[in-house]
Amino acid sequence: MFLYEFFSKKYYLTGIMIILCIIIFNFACTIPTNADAEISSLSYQVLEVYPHDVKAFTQGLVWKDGLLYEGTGLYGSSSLRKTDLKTGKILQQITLSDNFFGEGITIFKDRIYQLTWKEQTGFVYYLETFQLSETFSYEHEGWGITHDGENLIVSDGTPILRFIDPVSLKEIKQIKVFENEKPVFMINELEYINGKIYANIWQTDLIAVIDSESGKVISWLDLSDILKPDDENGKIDVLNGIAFDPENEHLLITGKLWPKVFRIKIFDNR
Ligand SMILES: [Ca+2]
Repeated sequence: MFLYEFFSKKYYLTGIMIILCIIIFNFACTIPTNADAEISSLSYQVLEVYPHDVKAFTQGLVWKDGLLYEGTGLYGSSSLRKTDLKTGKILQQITLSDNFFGEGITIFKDRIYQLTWKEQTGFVYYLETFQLSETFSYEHEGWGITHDGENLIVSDGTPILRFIDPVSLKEIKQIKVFENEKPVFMINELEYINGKIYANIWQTDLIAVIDSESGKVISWLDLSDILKPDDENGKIDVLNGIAFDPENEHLLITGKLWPKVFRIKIFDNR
């Protein structure tokens, strides 16, 4: 009887010890995970300001080899253009037919891809000449587009980002964008930068920084004070347009009908 009680007590204590160890181990493991899950707020510094065509309803923005490429929207005034950043001068331009509402653009290898909003039609142009190479179709709205060096990445205003093969133009996979397990809607103009997708959120002055593997929002950049009261001309629309200058890791930022393009440097204060 004494022996039975001894072992019962012994195993009881052992059980308690094991449970305590599991709790302590799990607690120790969850601390860094929770820290990783924190969403940071980025800060920024304006380095330079350039002129922007106040008639350009910016839907796509890309920096390539010292030149700014822009896709503009609205029925009747949609275009694809190449501009000199410092002067804002248009160096090359084509206009879309009046029945197309131009959306995002991206440059992959020697081609420019341009989406349209509700026309379910994408255009592929030769980078040098802007001549049409081919068209493609899709069964969703077209909003923003970028690429990760392998696939095109397309937004359609929902929390879904679609990865599309640039040659076959077929959808490869999707990721869902979320913040603390809640889906993030209105994902608009895009820029893929070092494993992250920077995305304008339509109708806000916010840029979400999204992990391109998981779809998780890892940072926010609030640009609500980048335009000053003097910039207001009564027509300015929303922030939309992110381009990346890899030479110095600066962002070029503008918006629909904005008078300025901003070169900014961002800081993660995490
Ligand atoms: Ca872009």
